[in-house]
Amino acid sequence: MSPASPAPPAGRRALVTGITGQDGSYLAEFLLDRGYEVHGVIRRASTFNTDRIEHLYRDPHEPDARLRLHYGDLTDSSGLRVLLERVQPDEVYNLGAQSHVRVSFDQPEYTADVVALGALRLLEALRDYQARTGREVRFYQAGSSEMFGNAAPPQSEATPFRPRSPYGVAKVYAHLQTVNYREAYGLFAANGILFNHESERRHETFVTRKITRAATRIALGLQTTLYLGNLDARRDWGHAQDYVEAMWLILQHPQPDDFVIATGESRSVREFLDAAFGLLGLDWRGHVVVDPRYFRPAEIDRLEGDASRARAILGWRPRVTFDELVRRMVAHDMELARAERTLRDGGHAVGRRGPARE
Ligand code: NAP
Ligand code: F7E
Repeated sequence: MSPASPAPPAGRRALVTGITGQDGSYLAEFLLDRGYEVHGVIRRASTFNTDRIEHLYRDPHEPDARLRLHYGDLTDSSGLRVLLERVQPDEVYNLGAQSHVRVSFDQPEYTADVVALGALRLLEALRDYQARTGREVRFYQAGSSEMFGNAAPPQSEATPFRPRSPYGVAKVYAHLQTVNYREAYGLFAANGILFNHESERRHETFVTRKITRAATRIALGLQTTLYLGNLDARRDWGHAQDYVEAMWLILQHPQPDDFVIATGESRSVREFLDAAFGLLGLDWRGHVVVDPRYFRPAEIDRLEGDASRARAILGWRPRVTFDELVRRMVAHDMELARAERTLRDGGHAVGRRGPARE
């Protein structure tokens, strides 16, 4: 915990949408460590989608099991209302999203339904619940640096939103509704505006993990080529574990407010390639092929956050550096590649889908 962290409240209940995602899994760990009872919303799927939280799950019959999972979906208002009644949370973290920017160009309407209207559905359900019960429920909305688009860096809370993707536009809607519900109805509703954060649990269709998976597979002779899109884009990349602490700190602050969370350092995709392949003694130039299929109809050139307000008010700052982030991801993916190599050498079919998409 950072020096300014408030004492962990005991016996609080949190409801987390998107608990099966990268951030949801780290947030669940963080909250369980601090004594929370954590209720996660999961989507019914025909395959298991709970890999990232398997290690946290205990049989609910065990008296000290503090992680509970409920089926639900951000497109289903009545289900969200029932969940609030059943869980009676003290804090709600809205992390659920169709979170892939490139995919949002292919599925703009669905993205808006889940990201924009999903947040509105939760806010409406919370407004009713709070008015009826008189209980204050603190609400965190997972906002994104995508909302800034090509507004000049460094981007802070004072920077205007100029989104350049259906995902970014949907996140702006969710952000503004969160502010609106705070002002109109007095809800404790707060926005985090988080810049890119990655980890060993990042989905393989985001560029950092796509690179670390491919680089380690190339190092072990399991793959030769990595197809990527725009190598010049610059992003402010931190580690997800640091960023979930910021979400929690935002909800522990006495007043609901909006905060930018970022490292303040911007690197290009090329620099990420240098770092990841460099750790393995490889030159990515012999392996990376640019495929325009991965270009976006509109791109954001440079994101670089100014999180000085979060540092001054919440005492938050990132601990994991860019080099450490890349090192952790490469080390983790090297283990996966080694296991794959061993299976393959033993004559076992390995069920990979081939090169990662998006
Ligand atoms: P992620 O790994 O893609 O996880 C998204 C989560 O949302 C998954 O649990 C997913 O469930 C769930 N979800 C998708 N559609 C849903 C629906 N219709 N109803 C309910 N849940 C649904 O994303 P993440 O990286 O953890 O990001 C967490 C949140 O922060 C997202 O809102 C994202 O947009 C936002 N954000 C992320 C970053 C970043 O760099 N990671 C930066 C800024 C903001 P399944 O597992 O079933 O697919
Ligand atoms: O792309 C470029 C791509 O998909 C980063 C989400 O968590 O962060 C994330 O969105 C950059 C872009 O992340 C490939 O064009 C090049 O410039 O890893 P990404 P993102 O779009 O920044 C924000 C803050 C969120 O809120 C989102 O939810 O890398 N790039 N070649 C590529 N990107 C991908 N995915 N695949 C490529 O082959």
